[in-house]
Formats: sequence, C-alpha cells, structure tokens
Amino acid sequence: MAKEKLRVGLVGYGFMGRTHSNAFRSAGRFFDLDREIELVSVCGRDGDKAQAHADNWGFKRAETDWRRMIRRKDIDLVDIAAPNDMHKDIAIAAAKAGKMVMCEKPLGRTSKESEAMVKAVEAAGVPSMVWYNYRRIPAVTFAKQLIDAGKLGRVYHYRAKFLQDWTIAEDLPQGGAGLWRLDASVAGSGVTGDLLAHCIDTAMWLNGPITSVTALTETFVKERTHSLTGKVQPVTIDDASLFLARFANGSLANFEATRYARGHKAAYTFEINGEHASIAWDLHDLTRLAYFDHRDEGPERGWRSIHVTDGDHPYMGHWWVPGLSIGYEHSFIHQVADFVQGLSSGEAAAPTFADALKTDRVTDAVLKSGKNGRWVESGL
Ligand code: SOE
Repeated sequence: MAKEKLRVGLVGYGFMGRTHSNAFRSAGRFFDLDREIELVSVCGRDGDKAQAHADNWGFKRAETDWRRMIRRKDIDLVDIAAPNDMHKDIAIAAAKAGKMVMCEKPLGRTSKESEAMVKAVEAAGVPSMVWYNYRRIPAVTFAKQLIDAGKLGRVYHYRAKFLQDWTIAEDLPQGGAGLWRLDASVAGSGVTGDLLAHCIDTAMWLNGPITSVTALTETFVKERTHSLTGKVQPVTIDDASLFLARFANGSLANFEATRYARGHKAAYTFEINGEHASIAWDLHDLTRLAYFDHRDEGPERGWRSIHVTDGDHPYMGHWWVPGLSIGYEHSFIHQVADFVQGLSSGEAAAPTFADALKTDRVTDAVLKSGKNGRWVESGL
C-alpha cells in the first residue's frame, strides 16, 4: 500500500538548509517510516541559488516568495532554515495555513517572539519541532539514558562550553549572507542565542529546568562594517557569554560560549558529576562518552571511554555494522525520523516549540543578567 506523503517546503538554502535537506532525503532510507517524505519546494531570496539547491537535493521546484509557498496545497510541512529574524513570521503564517512547522534554533530572537510562535502552533493544533540537533548524537542520547536509569544518582554539577574562533578578525564585516549572526537585529543575540542555546537545550533535557542565572557578556570588537550598508556600525551582539546557573534539582552549573577562543572551531563539551558517576562528552570526539562510576571496584577502576557505536546504542541499529562511526549530519537525520515517528504515534517528538521557548527564557535571562550584573530568574 502506498504510504501517506509528507510534502516538505523548505525556506533557506544555506548551511542549515543543506543539513535539513540531507536529513529529509536520508531518513526514510535508514528508518522504517510510515510516511514518504517528498521534497517539494525550496524557497529563498536568490532564485538562482534556490534553483541550484533544488537541483542538488532533488526538490521539485524552487521559489522566492515564502508566503506564496505557504499558501500552496502541495506542502504539508514548512521547514524554516532562514535567518532568525524570519522565524516568527514564517512559523506563524505556516501554522495559520494549517502546516506542520519545523524551525532552526533559536526559536525566536527573544522569548516574546517564541511565545507568539508557540501560541500559533497550539491554536492551529499543528505539530512543531526545533532543530536542537545535538540531542540526537547517539553518545548524547546515551547520556540521557544513563541519567534516566539513575546511573549518576543525584546530580551536583553541570559544566558546558561551546568555543569557536571565527570572528576574531576586526575587519570581518557584520550582516548579510553567513555574517547575519553578527548583526543583532537579525540574529537577536550573539553566542548566547547561537551557541549557548544548544548547551542550554541539552542541559535542560538531561538535568531539568534552569531556574536562575548570573552572567558575564562582552562584545570585544565594538564596530564593524556592515555588508549591506557599507557603513561602519556598532556591534551589539555578545561575542562571549559566560554564566553560572542553578537547576531546579539543586545542582550548580557553569556555561561558557565564545567566538574568540583561538584554535577552537566548534568545541562543544559538557560534563556532569553525580553522586555515583560522572559523564563527559566532546563534539570533536562525538562517538565517545566518557563515564566514571565510583562503584567500579579494584585498582583498574577509572574513566571508561565508551564508543557509542554498538547495535544496542541509541539509533545505531539503523546504521552500518557495530563499531562503525556516524557523524554530525546523522543527528539531523535522527531528528527527522523521530519527528515522523511522532506523527505516527501521536506522541510529539521533542523539542517542540513549547520546549524550545523554555530555552529562550533562559537565554533572555542570561542576556538580562549580562547587562544588569544581577541574578535573574528564568521563570521555569
Ligand atoms: C555557528 O557557527 C554555528 O554554525 C551555529 O549556528 C550552529 O547552531 C552550531 O551547531 C555550529 O555553529
């Protein structure tokens, strides 16, 4: 019997547009999904680039007007991989048109924008999801399983960092393709919304709500030429953001993100210390989970380096043979598979828009504390 179709309309053909397209293309080949995913349309400002994306990834058509795309009857799911300032309008219009919506992180530029997006999908009763992809790297999902199984016991500490070094050059412009992340009017914030949002999403998934924060933020390069205006303009994003936090479960945390850590390209790491055991993960060695359990006995006790590639590890039974590694792009494929399985089971795959709003509440609190130097409650 022919499967029901899930017809996708993608907005955005940049870095994220590519990761999402690859995921939609591959998910049904590795997971037994009861919908057939069809890449119908890719939409973007530049018609030639949209066409090139469509040709490369196998979309049926390319277009330049997202409002028109949303009105079309041959689209079931609108996927947003456009810059952050477009998330809200596209998501709300898509929900109002009765489409399912997936959106790149962060959901909104502020939690106020995200609230409006949550309201729209809830009022329309349409499924939603935000692409916090790192949850679905098998070693990270395995960390969640260990925590939920009680292996760590009570958690005392959570530590996360996301370090990069690509904006150190003072002559790097802000604004425009690729560099909109440096323009606060488009991005909403700097590393807080771009990098810490990932760390916060993972942290709250693994260890529960973050209730209060105190932050230190800095903009190291105060002015940059804007690619779109050609003028030297103030930089208003946070280049670096560090914060201390309290979780509802009583554990303490420190988080750090920066684009000024020379030598680091995408160094996302976290470590959790519990009553019985500790775990640590590093994106640069993404298939491994470090695990120390003090109940291991004998002088050979110590940190284990678990290669999370066996058939009984999360998601791995869908890939090659035990021991063979998968990578970054697979986290997006897993996300699509879980989203579609959630449609079938009726149990929405997380993070939904409502889940991602919680992350935005914490990033708002971090930015507020960075300005006023006080402890700020997240409201969670
Ligand atoms: C920024 O450089 C960036 O591409 C983020 O926007 C992504 O969310 C992160 O996964 C990698 O770094």
